[in-house]
Amino acid sequence: MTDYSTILVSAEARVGRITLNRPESLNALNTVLMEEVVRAAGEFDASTEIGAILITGSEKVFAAGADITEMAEQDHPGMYAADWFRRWDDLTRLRTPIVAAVNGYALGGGCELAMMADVIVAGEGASFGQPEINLGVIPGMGGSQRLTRSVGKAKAMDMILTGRRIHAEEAERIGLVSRVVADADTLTEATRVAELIASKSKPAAQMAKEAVGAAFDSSLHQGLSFERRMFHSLFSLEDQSEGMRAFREKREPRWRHR
Ligand code: CO8
Repeated sequence: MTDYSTILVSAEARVGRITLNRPESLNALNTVLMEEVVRAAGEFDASTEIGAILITGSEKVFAAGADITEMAEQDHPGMYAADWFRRWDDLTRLRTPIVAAVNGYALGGGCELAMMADVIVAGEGASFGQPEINLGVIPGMGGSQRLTRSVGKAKAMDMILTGRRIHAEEAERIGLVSRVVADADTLTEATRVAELIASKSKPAAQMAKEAVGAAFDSSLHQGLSFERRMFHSLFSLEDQSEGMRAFREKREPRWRHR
């Protein structure tokens, strides 16, 4: 088992779980944590035993943003040369669906990390925000792009220009999170969602993720064409005939491709 210093990693019932674990800094995202999350998620992505990845924090905080202590030491030439935080892009290239379970603060890079997930389950006490403006900077892990695509210009401008935090109820209303549950149920519900996704035909789930992802990256015409080609290609797998046969025979499907 790989040794990690900033995260906890476990796997059960086809779900690989990554728990952010830097309580002393409210799970601030430093470069070590970034490397560890991306490495652990990459290993889960490559495993035939895993059908979904769950990313979570603690009861108090999902993540309070990029590590300000680490960032404060940086200058422009160094950040540019290192292409600071580019590694997070690798997380978004994984094909295994990712579920985020968010309790407490998801701020700055924490909100942006949650938005890299495919499904966000939030506790009712969770709060989301892009407070970078209060530090004299702007979102840098995708906030200006993913938040705007999720919630539209009006809310994204409001959150990014003022730095105001929104609560889970508003986050669900504006389309930032998928589900809101009682704080005590967040991890259980997110695990249930991840296990349900992991129980599906793996190529179908992966292609579904890719097809929805294409909606963010292409024109409507290109996206529709991509989706149709994915749909056609699923007819080359036994899971398609099994899924449709099971429906007609009124029984649960037995997926072959995991
Ligand atoms: N980085 C480093 N340390 C942090 C961070 C952080 N983001 N957030 C909290 N901490 C530390 C505090 O400094 C404190 O440490 P210590 O005990 O040594 O003083 C400890 O965690 C506990 O924090 P607080 O005492 O502040 O806890 P509170 O419960 O009073 O407040 C808050 C909780 C409201 C979450 C508060 O900690 C806070 O406002 N944190 C900062 C939130 C923030 O501004 N986040 C945005 C950071 S910038 C960012 O994310 C940019 C991402 C893109 C980078 C892209 C690069 C290319």
